[in-house]
Amino acid sequence: MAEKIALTLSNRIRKSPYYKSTKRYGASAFSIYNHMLMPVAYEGPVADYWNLVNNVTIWDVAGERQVEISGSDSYRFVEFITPRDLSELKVGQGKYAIITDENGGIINDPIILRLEEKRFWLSIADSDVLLWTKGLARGLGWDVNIHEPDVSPLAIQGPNNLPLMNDLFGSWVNDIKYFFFKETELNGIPLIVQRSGWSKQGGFELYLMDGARGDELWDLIMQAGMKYGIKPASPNNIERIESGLFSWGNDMNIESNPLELPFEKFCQLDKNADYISRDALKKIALEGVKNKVVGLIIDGDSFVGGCENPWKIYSNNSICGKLTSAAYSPRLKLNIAFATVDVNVSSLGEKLTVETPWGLREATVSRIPFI
Ligand code: THG
Repeated sequence: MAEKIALTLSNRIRKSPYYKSTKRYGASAFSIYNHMLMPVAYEGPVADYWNLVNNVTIWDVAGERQVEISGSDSYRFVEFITPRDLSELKVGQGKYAIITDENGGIINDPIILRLEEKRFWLSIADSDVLLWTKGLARGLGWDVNIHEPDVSPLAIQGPNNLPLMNDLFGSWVNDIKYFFFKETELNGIPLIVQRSGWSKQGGFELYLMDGARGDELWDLIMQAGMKYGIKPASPNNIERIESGLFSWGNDMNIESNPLELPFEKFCQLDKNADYISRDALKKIALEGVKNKVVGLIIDGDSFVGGCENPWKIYSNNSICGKLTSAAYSPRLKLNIAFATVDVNVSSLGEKLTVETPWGLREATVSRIPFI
């Protein structure tokens, strides 16, 4: 388990609309995400993991803030910030997209939701996309309006998500396709329901559109979920590593570019629309990347995980990269990790040495996802 420290709260550290509920339901650790407290454990990382993998869980992911982009140039603008081709993105659909700067550096990796022809939400990871996009729009002089609306996602994740979702909303939710969404309400609480979520256990995300009604929404779901044994949980480090979900700020950042990650599906370098990183990414593609993000299986005793600072990785006694996320997988009974390594030592089966807090360990480059 990663080290815990006390945190002094103030206005600057934002509270989610579900904050009171998460404390009442036993949140035992918080992190900060987009300047907002986000619970990261209840019973503990391993117990929370089994609740997610075996049953159904409710997550406060209000820290996944929305950046709303509207105006006559809004479609042109969202195309401009990502190498992903958004020309087929329908109203009512979301797509995962990598936001890049002029060097191809990764600014963020949001889901982009198309609410109307000319109105989008970027459902962001932990970096200041509001400031980046506002600055960029101002520099371009385009007709776009950018702000953070009062919208706070809550996730329902786990294999038993559907009976609960049917009880709450009706069977129409069964027809929502992966990453598509519908606007609806629950007891008059305005929501968007999307089939998505940061796990591979299946589920939905409810985007609450009235921050005053967070605890009410939480209680409605908890009451309906009781008969299914719903548990509070959160984005789970073990499950997301097993599943090959990368974390901005941990596994990628502005120093990385999307060609270093297994993001082929999300990069159409020759897309029709103009985008800011086209020249940079085409140059990198032509010359070849220097680094690759790979999976590692690490020998030796199990560890609970956490990775507060990158762990050094060696090949033939010289540093060849850094380990950025690690966990013990209870299903695989293996220590698994993501690492950024020199492209020359990134092939499957490559043997490397990792400097862990418990000493040097042998590791093998492995495929992602692990499960
Ligand atoms: N949901 C919402 N907002 C978010 C996240 C989320 N904002 C922050 C963070 N998560 C954004 N990052 C991701 C990363 C991966 C995925 C979603 C958001 C994801 N990826 C799948 C994959 O890689 O296999 C599917 C991608 C695809 O095929 O399009 O789900 O979780 N609201």
